[in-house]
Amino acid sequence: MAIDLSTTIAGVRFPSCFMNAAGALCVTEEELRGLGLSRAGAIVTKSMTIEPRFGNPEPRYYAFPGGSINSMGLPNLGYAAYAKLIPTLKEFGKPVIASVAGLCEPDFVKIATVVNERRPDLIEVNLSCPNIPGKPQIGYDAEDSERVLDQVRGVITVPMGVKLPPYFDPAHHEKMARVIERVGVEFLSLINSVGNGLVVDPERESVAIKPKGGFGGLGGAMIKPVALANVRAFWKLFQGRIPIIGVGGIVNGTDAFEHLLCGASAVQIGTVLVEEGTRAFERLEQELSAVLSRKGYTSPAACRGKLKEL
Ligand code: OXC
Repeated sequence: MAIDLSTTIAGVRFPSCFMNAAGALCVTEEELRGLGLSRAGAIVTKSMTIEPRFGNPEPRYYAFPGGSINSMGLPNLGYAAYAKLIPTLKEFGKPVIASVAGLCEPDFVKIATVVNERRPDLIEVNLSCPNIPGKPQIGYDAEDSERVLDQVRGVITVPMGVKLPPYFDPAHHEKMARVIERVGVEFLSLINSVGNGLVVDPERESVAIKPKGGFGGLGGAMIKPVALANVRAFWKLFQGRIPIIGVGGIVNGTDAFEHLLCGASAVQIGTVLVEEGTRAFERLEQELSAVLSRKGYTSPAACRGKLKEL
């Protein structure tokens, strides 16, 4: 059975439902071009700030069998460099998603205004980086989130999405859903890393990464249930009206299938992309196609949200 892995989000067609998560192999021009040349269904930029940033001190990324911990601290080229690159990146013939961060509210507006002029296909507003010392994750404050999103919505003309942190209580899903509805967010990327985890190396009696005393965002296989729960919760709250990009714990085709069942329209990969390189896209496509075909589904849309409850 022929499987078509293309998908549509906020009116934009993606040739494949797999893409990189902001942060994974997407900081430099070379990495972004690598995504363009790969089978990724989109090019997602690193979350950009006003000034170029080196990021946090190294070591700041550590992978282990269950996943990864990172505290990169938003190393990026600065928004002007990414804005300039967008037209070139679009020539690869797949959507370009500009990920916008900011160290304060006016930054988001300034970056979004300039980047929007270069016509990325979508803008993803990152409200959930856990790794900037002294800066709490905006996504955990509904009022702050609403203010930022409202202002960004007011200055851009392309579809706006938001990358949220994981929530662990239905009251928080509900509160943020009301914000998303009021502001008119057009897609959700769920979830950012599980912030402020701590990985310990018992042999060295040491933390695994240097910044913030070893605290950092967890990613990879271990966070899949948290990611699935957030995809499912928002899918149900919006009854499928707002497209969701599932992020978290996708290591193989079955993981991607689980995200689709929970309600995702597409998925992003982080840890597995860093560990395996862009050839991961081809493997994941093959594995997901095999699962869908075995189950009698012809596309990701055919199984979207179809998770059974007992
Ligand atoms: N999430 C982000 O949003 N940013 C990066 N890490 C992460 O887990 C970072 O740059 O620290």
